[in-house]
Amino acid sequence: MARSALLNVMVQAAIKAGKSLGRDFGEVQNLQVSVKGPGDFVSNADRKAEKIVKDELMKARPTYGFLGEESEEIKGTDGAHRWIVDPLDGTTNFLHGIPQFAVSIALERNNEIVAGVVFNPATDELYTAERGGGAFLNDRRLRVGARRVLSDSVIGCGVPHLGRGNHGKFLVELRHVMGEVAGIRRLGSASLDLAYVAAGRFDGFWETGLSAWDIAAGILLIREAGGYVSDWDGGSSILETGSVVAGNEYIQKALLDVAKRPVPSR
Ligand code: 2AM
Ligand code: CA
Ligand code: CA
Ligand code: CA
Repeated sequence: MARSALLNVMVQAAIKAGKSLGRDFGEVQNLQVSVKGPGDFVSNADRKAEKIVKDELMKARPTYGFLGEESEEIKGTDGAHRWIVDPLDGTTNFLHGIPQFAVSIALERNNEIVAGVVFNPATDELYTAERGGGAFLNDRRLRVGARRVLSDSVIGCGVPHLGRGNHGKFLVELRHVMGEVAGIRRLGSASLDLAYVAAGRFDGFWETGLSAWDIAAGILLIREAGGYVSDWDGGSSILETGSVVAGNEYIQKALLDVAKRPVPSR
């Protein structure tokens, strides 16, 4: 697997930030935690990791734009390129000592995602993809799962947070999907959830109310692993709407069909 120079820059940034997160993960009780919104926590570990990623990426490509969860967006002088970064995806897990969190880095060129990295430092799992070059977990080429029906499938989801997404709608979707699948999982890191779809660990996934940095890298991982990703309406406005439905061609379509079922009135 030959990585481009740009992907190498992204991998090095993710690993460096991951080392910082790994150190802080061992001492979560010493972190300063503040609340950004209902259920949305941020710590100095998030901010340190973002600074590391930002410094590495901006050093390598000073003209690119930078969108990160924990800092003001930088509009680059190069209008075509933008980094999209979540320095710590799964902060709630991290702060609870649960080893399910990741650094997520994507590169957008002319509004298309062309490279993505998702790194879980707690498990040393590094997911990478470049457009047209396939998706990998460490050195292993990835392929989405082959199951064709929901009744055989394990489906991941995210529960919309207070004030984002629509709880009532989610509970209806959950009831519909739960009645049809082999199992439901809610692991708490959207970037890893999407990486799990790319790796065939999850047969499908859906969540709403997300931000571009949660999903940009994972979308490319899935497409490069032969999978399908859309927004909840089946369209391509995933980053803009923050809603995502993913799987192989059969499971992604089956999830969209479930979503279209009418909400029962009570
Ligand atoms: P975070 O840990 O970077 O905040 C879990 O369902 C996913 O939702 C995670 O990717 C998490 O990213 C994100 N998330 C957590 N709290 C959130 C909130 N209050 N609003 C929107 N997204 C949130
Ligand atoms: Ca957050
Ligand atoms: Ca996130
Ligand atoms: Ca985050």
